[in-house]
Amino acid sequence: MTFSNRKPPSMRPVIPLALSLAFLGTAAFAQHDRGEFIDAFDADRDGRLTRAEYDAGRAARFAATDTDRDGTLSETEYVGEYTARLERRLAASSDPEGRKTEERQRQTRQAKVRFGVLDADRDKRISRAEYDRVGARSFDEQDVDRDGAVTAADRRAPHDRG
Ligand SMILES: [Ca+2]
Ligand SMILES: [Ca+2]
Ligand SMILES: [Ca+2]
Repeated sequence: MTFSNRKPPSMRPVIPLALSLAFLGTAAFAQHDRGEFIDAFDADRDGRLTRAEYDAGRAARFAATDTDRDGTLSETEYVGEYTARLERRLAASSDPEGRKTEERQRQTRQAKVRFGVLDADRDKRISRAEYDRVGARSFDEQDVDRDGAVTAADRRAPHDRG
């Protein structure tokens, strides 16, 4: 780790690690992120992400990300899949180019941090087991009312109430 290129705090160059971890654990998911979480894998588009839809969608994403078909995800594969989705989103955005460039850099850094967290045994590969472990934890944390599906009814996490 190097701090030689540290930028002024006002530029917020690096998302604090704890916050990046929260993206994985999803404890700090904002409401619009929950919508994205549902939309990403809600195959029948009924606004209700079942565990079966989630597992099928994640399995498909893992397979699509594993471009060399070795059964694991390298950092290049993982970050590449993410940035391809990011580029589609940026292409559809009306934000100015400068903003998009910042977003691209920030999100790419975060994707690399997520790769490091997903790669629990630090062998530079995300195994299917590592991928599924984090996926299951994310789903459980989103499914606030524990009925086996993530919906808008799960919107309010317990700590948001009252
Ligand atoms: Ca559904
Ligand atoms: Ca691979
Ligand atoms: Ca690993």
